[in-house]
Amino acid sequence: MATSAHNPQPVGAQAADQFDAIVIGAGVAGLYQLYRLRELGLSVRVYEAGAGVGGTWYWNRYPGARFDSESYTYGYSFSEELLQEWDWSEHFAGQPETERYLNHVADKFDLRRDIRFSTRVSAASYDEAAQCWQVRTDTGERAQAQFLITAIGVLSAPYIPDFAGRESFTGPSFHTGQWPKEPLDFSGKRVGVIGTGATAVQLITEVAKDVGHLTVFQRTPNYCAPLRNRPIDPETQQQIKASYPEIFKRCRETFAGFLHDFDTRSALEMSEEERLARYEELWAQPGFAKWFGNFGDTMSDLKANATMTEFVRNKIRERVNDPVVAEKLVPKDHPWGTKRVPLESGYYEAYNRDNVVLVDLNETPIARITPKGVKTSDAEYACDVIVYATGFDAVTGAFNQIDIRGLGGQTLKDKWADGPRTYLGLQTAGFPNLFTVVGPHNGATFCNIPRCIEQNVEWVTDCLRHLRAHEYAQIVATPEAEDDWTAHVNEVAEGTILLDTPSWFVGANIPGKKRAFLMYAGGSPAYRQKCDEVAEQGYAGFRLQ
Ligand code: N01
Repeated sequence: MATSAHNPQPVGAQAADQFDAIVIGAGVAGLYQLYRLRELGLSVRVYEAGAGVGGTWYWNRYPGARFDSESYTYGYSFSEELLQEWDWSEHFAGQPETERYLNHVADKFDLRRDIRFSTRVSAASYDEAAQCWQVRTDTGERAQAQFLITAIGVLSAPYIPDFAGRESFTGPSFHTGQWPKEPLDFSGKRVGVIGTGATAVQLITEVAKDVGHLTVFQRTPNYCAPLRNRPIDPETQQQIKASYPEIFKRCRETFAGFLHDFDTRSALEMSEEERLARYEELWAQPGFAKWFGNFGDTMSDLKANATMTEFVRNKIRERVNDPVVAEKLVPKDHPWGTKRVPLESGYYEAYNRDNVVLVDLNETPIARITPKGVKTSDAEYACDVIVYATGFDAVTGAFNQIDIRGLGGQTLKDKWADGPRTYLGLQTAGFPNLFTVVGPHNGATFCNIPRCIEQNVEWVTDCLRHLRAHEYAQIVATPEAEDDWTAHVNEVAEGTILLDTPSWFVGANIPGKKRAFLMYAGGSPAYRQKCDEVAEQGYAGFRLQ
């Protein structure tokens, strides 16, 4: 077996383990991909950096972490037995329950035997002569496979800003996405939380109840909306189990794979009274009804959007006792819905507590982290614990952590330096036999993720079945197909109001990251249809050899 010039085999090194396919990641996507490839009769190795399964739900074990998707729309749909035996306890389940569920799936389908845990893939290069991928891990393992499938998540590369003095802090500090497994006791402690995104909103609400004192360092407030979670009673449990076919059918038909879907009416076509009544109805509903069940033009027309934006601003003001604090919590810099809407269960009321203080970093930016806490331009805030709820190098960040090299030794990092270029968000030209499940530009990025993960995994599995049946050794996206898809992704994004807001959707949260739309905003039905058409046409836009 020839080895790539970029990946020389050290003298005396052990021979690489050989598989038909290597999957990176044992989260929701990786587990299902393993299940399907095994069914196809392929030998598979999954590498997983965590010590257990779950991906996002393994790492993000911070207090308050829970679904924003209705639980029964989040589980796998492929096994009727699994659907019927699993009881979700709440409409929006907490992280421990979801992690238990994914462990249950791994056990039920005996998935663990093909997963190498606590092993991070550090490099993968395509061996042109042998037409296979050579993979190396941080534990020194080497493996090769015809197909390489990344299932590395959209929000899996934690980002901590480069605050001066960060290492000098003498207490414990954590990023929310690298939360320790051992339970932490915050009672009586002075906790500082930096960030107010969807993660911080869940965490702050939860820890405010226990801590001695909580200081929240906020740069940009968000439009948070009520989750309206509640337990699932036995009767509802039965109804849910009896209606899974309808639930999944509905999720297949809606824009973002949720039960909620955009209203085709315009926010501007009704009287103010009617519109407000509708907003109140949506506000009273659980989950993302307020975002994805809203008038469609709230996401495409700034004038329509402004009506909802003002509605939500007033909702925030109503809930915070101190009008000065309330005004700091009201976003003014971006329109409603152009950043991921955090769902909450008492977030704003946390600021009515005596033990919670909000520090507005626009007025007094963080100067440095000190041994004792966080120093802003006007004061030092003593902390026993600092929590970095500062987000992720989204979508492409996890790819950049692996040295991925395709034809001619080209690195994926270089290729995507000015923003990702993909075909269907599933392949990129010059990287044969590499499939990027939930990769950039993929319909699954703007979706109730397991619903679209299933579509991705099934599409990849069918593709490999086709290659095997026709004895093709290699599939690669053509540069033309990649150009067209990338242009389409950008064109669709330009038809929305998402591009002007500095969010992780466009890479704006990471200093120095090239601003580019990282997702696919055409909706999951359109995405699925395109993927199906490509497959029906014998994988049009790909070169099969
Ligand atoms: O990350 P974020 P997140 N100085 O990037 C602040 C998903 N999710 O982990 O906005 C000071 O949204 C930053 O401030 P600003 C969901 O898709 C899902 O909260 O850049 N502050 C912001 O407040 C979500 O969108 C679920 O001004 C700094 C925060 O850190 C995604 O994860 C639950 C800073 C980062 O917010 C990411 O959410 C939770 C600096 N230098 C999350 N740099 C569920 O579905 C950054 N910040 C259950």
